[in-house]
Amino acid sequence: MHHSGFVNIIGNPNVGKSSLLNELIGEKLAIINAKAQTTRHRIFGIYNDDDYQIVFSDLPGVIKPAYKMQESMMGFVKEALQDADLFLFMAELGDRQFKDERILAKLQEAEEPLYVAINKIDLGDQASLDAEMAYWSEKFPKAKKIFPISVKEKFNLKELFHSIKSEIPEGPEWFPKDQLSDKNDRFIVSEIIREKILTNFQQEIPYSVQVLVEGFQEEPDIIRTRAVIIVARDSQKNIIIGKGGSMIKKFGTQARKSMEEYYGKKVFLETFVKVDKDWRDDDRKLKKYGY
Ligand SMILES: Nc1nc2c(ncn2[C@@H]2O[C@H](COP(=O)(O)OP(=O)(O)O)[C@@H](O)[C@H]2O)c(=O)[nH]1
Ligand SMILES: [Mg+2]
Repeated sequence: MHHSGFVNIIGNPNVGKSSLLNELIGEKLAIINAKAQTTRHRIFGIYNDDDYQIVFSDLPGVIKPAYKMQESMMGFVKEALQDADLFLFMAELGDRQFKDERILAKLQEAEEPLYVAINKIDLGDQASLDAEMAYWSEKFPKAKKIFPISVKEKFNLKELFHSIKSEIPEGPEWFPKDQLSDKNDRFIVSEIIREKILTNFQQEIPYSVQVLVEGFQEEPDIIRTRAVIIVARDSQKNIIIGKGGSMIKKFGTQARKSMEEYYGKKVFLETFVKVDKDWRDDDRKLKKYGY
């Protein structure tokens, strides 16, 4: 008998949702960063074995939208409230605020089983963990299980995974068994580049950048790919490029190395920078960039 189902991971920005997804499926699929709002889309990470297919959804952290791109980000979260077989609410030690009462209410009343994972327990002691467990079990009286975890130290992840597995109903294969994600290579390349931009720049740059991959050709020994880095203003273009091209060269090389690791192959990466004024607030442009 085959089992399949959707496990949707919901929580505040920065609690470790993308880190957990990567651990659960054993691949670095979703980008991880200490900056909030790193994840902008819904990303499927698919776990496969002979008898199971579990589709984990990594999602943007729940926020109050301030511009159109963020509205679209919260649209992905709302969609994920509709199609879960299991909800995994994720919190981190010491972070109890939740920005959207309606999402909270929906989770509290959900028919589907709800698990709570409290992450980053490596950062606290037993007393703070006890207080946190008490808080969340009161907040989610219907929660079937609460797991203290540390993705960083890989603590309690196997137990969490086995428990999740036991909740997955009978069902067909939704995706081919060798498929790891619903996202294609162009998306993965653009996310790898965006990750390097997030780690190399401060302030508004991480929130103003979009990466559009225009070419991806896989040859026997090399992958050739071409990416346009889109910014919202001229001044941002200069920052991205850096003095004499130093910055774009630096993060471009880092991105290429990550891609070579991910694909196990040599990569030739070309990068360009383009200004697309105020793209984050323009419906037509957002659509073009996949929001
Ligand atoms: N100390 C600690 N840090 C963690 C743990 N899990 C994730 N992080 C860090 O928390 C930050 C946010 O992680 P990320 O997965 O991007 O969170 P997301 O926004 O919920 O997807 C990153 O800097 C991670 O390295 C953990 O168990 N312990
Ligand atoms: Mg994330």
